[in-house]
Amino acid sequence: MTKLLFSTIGLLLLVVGAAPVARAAGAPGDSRAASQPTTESALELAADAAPPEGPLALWYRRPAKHWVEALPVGNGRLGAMVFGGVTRERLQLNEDSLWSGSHQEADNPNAAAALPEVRRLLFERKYVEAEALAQRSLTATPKTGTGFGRSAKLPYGSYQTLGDLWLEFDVPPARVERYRRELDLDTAVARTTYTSGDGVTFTREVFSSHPDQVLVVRLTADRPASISFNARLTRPERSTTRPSGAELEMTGQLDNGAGGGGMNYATKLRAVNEGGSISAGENALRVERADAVTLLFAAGTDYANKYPTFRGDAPAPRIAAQLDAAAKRPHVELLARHVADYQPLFRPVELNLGDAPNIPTDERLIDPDRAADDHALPALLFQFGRYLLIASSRPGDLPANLQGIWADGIQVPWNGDYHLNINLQMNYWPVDVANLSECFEPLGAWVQSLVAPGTKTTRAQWNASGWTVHTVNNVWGYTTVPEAVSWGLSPMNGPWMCQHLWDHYAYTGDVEYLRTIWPVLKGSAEFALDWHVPHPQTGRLVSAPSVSPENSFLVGDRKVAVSASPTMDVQLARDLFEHVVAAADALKVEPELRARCIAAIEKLPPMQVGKHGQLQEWSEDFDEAEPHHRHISHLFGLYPAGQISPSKTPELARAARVTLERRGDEGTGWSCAWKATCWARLGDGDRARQLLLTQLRVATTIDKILTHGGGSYPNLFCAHPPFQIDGNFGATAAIAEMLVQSHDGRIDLLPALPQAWKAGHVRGLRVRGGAEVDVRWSDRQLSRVTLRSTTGGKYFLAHGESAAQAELKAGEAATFDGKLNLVK
Ligand code: FUC
Repeated sequence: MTKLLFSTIGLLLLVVGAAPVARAAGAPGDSRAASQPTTESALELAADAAPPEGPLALWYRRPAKHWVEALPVGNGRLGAMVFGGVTRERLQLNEDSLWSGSHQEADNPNAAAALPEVRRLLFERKYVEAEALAQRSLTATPKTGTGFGRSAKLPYGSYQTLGDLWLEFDVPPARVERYRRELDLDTAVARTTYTSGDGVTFTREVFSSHPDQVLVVRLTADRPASISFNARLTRPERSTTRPSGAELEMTGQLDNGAGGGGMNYATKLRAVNEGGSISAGENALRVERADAVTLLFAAGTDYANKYPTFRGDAPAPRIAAQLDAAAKRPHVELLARHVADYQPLFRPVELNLGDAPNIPTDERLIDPDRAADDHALPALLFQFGRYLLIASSRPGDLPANLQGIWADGIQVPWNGDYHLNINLQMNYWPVDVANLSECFEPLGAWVQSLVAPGTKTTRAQWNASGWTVHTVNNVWGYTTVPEAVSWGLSPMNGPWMCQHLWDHYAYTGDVEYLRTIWPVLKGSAEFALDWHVPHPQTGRLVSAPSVSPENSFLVGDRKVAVSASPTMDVQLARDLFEHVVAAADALKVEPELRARCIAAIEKLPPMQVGKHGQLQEWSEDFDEAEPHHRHISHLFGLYPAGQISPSKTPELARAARVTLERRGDEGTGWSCAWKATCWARLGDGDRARQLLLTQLRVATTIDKILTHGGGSYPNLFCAHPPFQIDGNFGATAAIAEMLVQSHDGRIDLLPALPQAWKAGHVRGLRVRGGAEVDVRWSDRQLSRVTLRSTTGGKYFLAHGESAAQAELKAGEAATFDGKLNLVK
């Protein structure tokens, strides 16, 4: 059983570690103190800090010990995890393009020739043999694949830490009071503040500025000449550090995985002091007796953001220019520019589900033994997801990877890559509904960048036209089938990515944007039309070979993953073809392709109900090797695709419910989030909330990071485990789906409101068809709805028995009461 992490409620004094308290010699700024610092673990912390103002903060009464307690800041590209140490501050740094590895040709030259035989075996229901041949002939090798998730030293590469910025303070305050560290989601500033034993209050503020492209650390104290520290930049490997004047530079070149040098990176730190002095020491900057200090940190790589021309300009001159420009602005101006950039993205959406208790965030995480009545906690998780998306996905940058942009180490879990069999997609589920359409751009550009390598792969592997991508993808244009078919095959992931392109249009109604994505949709349709072949027995168009990520079925006592047209592929094909038809209509283009898509839709196999009453996962009613498998791929048709719903397809909706019951509520972080969205689609708010509570279950014990069972870490990062950010974004999408849904040309208000969320309001959710919606309720009754059209159009609103229609011009709004009568 798990115990609440640091269950310190009521304890007034915390001794952070077991070591005896070292009383430090020397006053603040006394350089003697530097030679015998109090260690962080010997610090006495009074747990007496007041909560921060406002509900939108994560806050704590002790520094982070583990990485998953530290607080993330980011500007889409440049990220830091802020630990908030008193004697020693650690900022673990990331830059979103920093990858080892390099481009490689990994397509299997035997694949296209073996494909007809694999298909023949599948059509003869020789699944074991088909899978064996597919594994032998269709995949990359472990060396040209992902190294089973560990390829930091292989060509596939790994996303990596940029290093650490350490601030080692002279002042060894054996005892500190009013210690608080927080992440203010309203301003995107991480703040650490405390009062040392001799009565000086120190404050440290950290933010990652998008307009100025620098990380800013501001140190202040309420007594002059109190700030003395050494600043260092380190990296576990491949780095050289050079101090000069008030600057510290760290540069290096990563492993290209093929015996040579890969990506180059450069970083630079500059200290700007008010009072006191700055000097360059050995591998460090020395700040002495300053009144206040602003540290500016810039970093970049020579990755040019475009496959395959990965060698961009040298990063050092670029970041030097960024640093020079930022240093011309006083700190207040940098902060003002940061907040002015961030708040227009963050503030349009408000969610209130109840008051937050005045206790630190880690203490709010759910103890499985305690009932959860802190409804403000899911609301905080919702907003934290929005915060993370703004911080990890800004135009011009790479999309949020498995950990967003925050990852420590040289080999990060699953290479910190782009997994396309749920993970990258889930990262972007909330993007439009949670009113962050601006943050979509990195994903859209990314999918565009997959077309070139994906066309090559599609031709080489499948002898088909168009483009596609399989389960994994890195920054080097990797689109082929990796080393294992069981989890790596998924040929319909190109079409899955196209769902996101289309959905962004469905929300924004931006026809110019639709025009830009048309070639991508078209290429995906060309692939899907080529890829689907008539099944010799049924005549239906099937996707073969393929897998239902990442489950297997039983053939006798053998587990097999490869089959023809798993249900998910049928749904993906329908989703793509329907969107291509709609796009061709909107743009008045390509009638012939449109007609081929319509004809193909009619020949797709139907979704089927199996012997347990479940939605069948494969074309045959196989027994699942893992009935509780974390993936619920065949529920793609329920969420995110709106193909199944209780009103439109009641029988399939009942079958989806049975599938969810049979899978159970346990699972990895993202699995809980996906199930929550599905229960929301089925109108069961209580069950959706239950899954959110599972996700908010603390994933850490007093001394251990748990390694199984989804949950949340003290910093609210989602635990797969380990940390994976998809669950954070999935939870945000799930909460939105509980409150407002927009499928099939209608807007459903409070479609899955849990009993426990008695009163509340949400402002600014976006709906397909181009509008923003505000909803207010009390005593579980809808009381007020406002619809603001962004594109102009006709809207159909529904809630229980009530319905309303509105025709609005762009920019117009309409307000309704709880029965959906027009108020104004
Ligand atoms: C998929 C999932 C795993 C994990 C990995 C990164 O392969 O099946 O659970 O999330 O991606």
